Amino acid sequence: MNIQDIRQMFPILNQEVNGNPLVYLDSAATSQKPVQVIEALDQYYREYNSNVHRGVHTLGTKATDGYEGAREKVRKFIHAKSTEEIIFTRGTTTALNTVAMSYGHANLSEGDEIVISYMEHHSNIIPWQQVAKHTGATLKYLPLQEDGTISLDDVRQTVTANTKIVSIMQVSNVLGVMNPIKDIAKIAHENDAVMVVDGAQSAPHMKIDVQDLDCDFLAFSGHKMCAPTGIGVLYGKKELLEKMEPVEFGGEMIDFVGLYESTWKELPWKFEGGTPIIAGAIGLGAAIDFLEEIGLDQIEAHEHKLAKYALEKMSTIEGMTIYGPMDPEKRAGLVTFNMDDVHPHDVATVLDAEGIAVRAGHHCAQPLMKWLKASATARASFYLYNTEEDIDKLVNGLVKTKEYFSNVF
Ligand code: 7TS
Repeated sequence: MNIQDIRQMFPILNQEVNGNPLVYLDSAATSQKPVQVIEALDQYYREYNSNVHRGVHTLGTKATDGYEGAREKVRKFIHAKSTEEIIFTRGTTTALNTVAMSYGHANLSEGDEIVISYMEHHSNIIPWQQVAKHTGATLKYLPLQEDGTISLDDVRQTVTANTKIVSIMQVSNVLGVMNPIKDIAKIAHENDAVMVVDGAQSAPHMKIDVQDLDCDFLAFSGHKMCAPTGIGVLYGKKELLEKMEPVEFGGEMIDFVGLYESTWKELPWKFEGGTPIIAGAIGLGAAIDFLEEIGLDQIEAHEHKLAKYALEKMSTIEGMTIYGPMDPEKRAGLVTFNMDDVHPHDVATVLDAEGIAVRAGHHCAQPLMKWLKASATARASFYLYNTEEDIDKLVNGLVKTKEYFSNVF
């Protein structure tokens, strides 16, 4: 499918912002949605909105089929063995918190270690800080190399026989680096630790095979991969999930309720308390169909090309600092940067006047910002609908920003 055909499927892209055609370069925060997803939601609400797993009526059955059908699509998408291993959550944050609160609280105690890295998103830091506080376990940070990558030697040094959990992002939302998850999982397992993967920035952009990676848990968010907000996934190996306690209790997740004791449904429903995220899951199913029709390999290659092009063009601008490895082979589709003497919020504001949307701030990675010695940065992130022309406009916008601020001061 050619890029113009793909763009046509995203109605939001066809608009002007501040008198200029929209250039959307903030997909790492949230992606845009294709008509296929918008129509799946529209159809659900117009034609078969109903609660799931309870009624025998026709709409209820159709909604249940849609919801459980989406679970099977997710299973295939990440090549899990069984739908019992696919739990719908609100997003990556909820998925990681579920692992921390359920697995972490039950299995860790004083003397145990949790290993994360300096590049993690707050969602993959704070839940582990909380586990450490509640259990007396120690939180350890994997160092980063000068270009922001993780070295396996450092993983071997940091992960020890005391390590019970290793939790690492597959792709960094700031540095764009792709971490060697499969190798890290192997080291974790050699030390009898479980491997948790934050897939928020990888699942939308590349093929994931949880069996090949041999990760124990994987978390990701629908809204970054063309699906609606409010839906995400926690994958977990069945043998681990079976032993874990739910973290939310109430309707939907129970089998028998007595006055003082209750029992839970089997997997995956014991982790899905309350009326589930029905429309969101159906939307996620439609997003997966859409992404698979285009092909994850093609999407990854396209973004890789854009990242390479952006690195080349952006590094020609004087006073530009680009964070993360300059080798495009080590990167996914985003570029985080700073311009000398211009605050990233000012960069984003000037670009916005040109119709260009980028994110500025700490990107929910304050420990990484500290490591980078930057209080904030600007970030352009790409997805399947972006073009080299978008990057040309970004570069022109950055040159304008630089000129504007050099005249001001
Ligand atoms: N992990 C990573 C690596 C992320 O990039 C994000 C969101 C999350 C976890 C949390 O996902 P959520 O859907 O539960 O919120 N990252 C960003 C970002 O980079 N800009 O805005 C949100």
